[in-house]
Amino acid sequence: MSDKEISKVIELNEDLLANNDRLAEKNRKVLNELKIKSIDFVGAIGAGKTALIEAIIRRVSKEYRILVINGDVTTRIDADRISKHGVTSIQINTGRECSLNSYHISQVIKNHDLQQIDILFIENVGNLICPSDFILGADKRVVIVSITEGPWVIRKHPMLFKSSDIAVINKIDLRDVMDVNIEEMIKDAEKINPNLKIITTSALTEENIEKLINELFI
Ligand SMILES: Nc1nc2c(ncn2[C@@H]2O[C@H](COP(=O)(O)OP(=O)(O)OP(=O)(O)O)[C@@H](O)[C@H]2O)c(=O)[nH]1
Ligand SMILES: [Mg+2]
Repeated sequence: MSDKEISKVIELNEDLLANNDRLAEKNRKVLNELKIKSIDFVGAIGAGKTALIEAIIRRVSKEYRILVINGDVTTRIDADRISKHGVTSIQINTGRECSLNSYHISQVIKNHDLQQIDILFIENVGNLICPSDFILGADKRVVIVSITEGPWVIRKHPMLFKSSDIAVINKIDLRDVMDVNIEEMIKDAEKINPNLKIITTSALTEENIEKLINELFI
């Protein structure tokens, strides 16, 4: 590839990200006008994003009207898991894309009656890298990893921790069978972003789910 071709690719990439940021701001504005609290869950494949959303829903779905957007490459497994709780869920299949982007969210905003919604949860595609480039326009971003991904998962993937508001270290019910120092993982996250709220959870036993809910809704 010539230097000219390389600089064209870089320009296109910058345009794509700038367009995403602009549309994310529009999404944010509409959601704020409608007084919808919106939370974007990003994180590793299988870290427990859907399981945590389910645990939250079990506690708050009587009080709030919730819509969940589930981003996934192919299946609608996660949306089906959510809808079993009597909550509306929209599955977005991204195909070859490894992250949701603000256009996906804008389409949901355009095509659904959001007057009936208090809270929007967005579950991004399981990936610790791609979503860092694509903000969606949500109020808060929560990054989720679990202790089964090993002790260095946070240190190795700093990007999403830099740009998130809350970090969740999940599956702490497995602490006795995993050779992982959770305190060290917390220190890694604090070092990357001193402003992060860090919460250790178990979606299985529901340990600290109340703490997480308090952080999400303030
Ligand atoms: N032991 C334990 N298992 C968990 C916990 N949270 C999730 N799991 C299990 O981990 C597996 C993956 O959980 P999911 O909720 O599907 O994870 P996810 O992050 O949504 O996965 P993707 O959407 O595929 O990226 C399932 O078998 C869950 O039951 C937890 O806190 N403790
Ligand atoms: Mg999931």
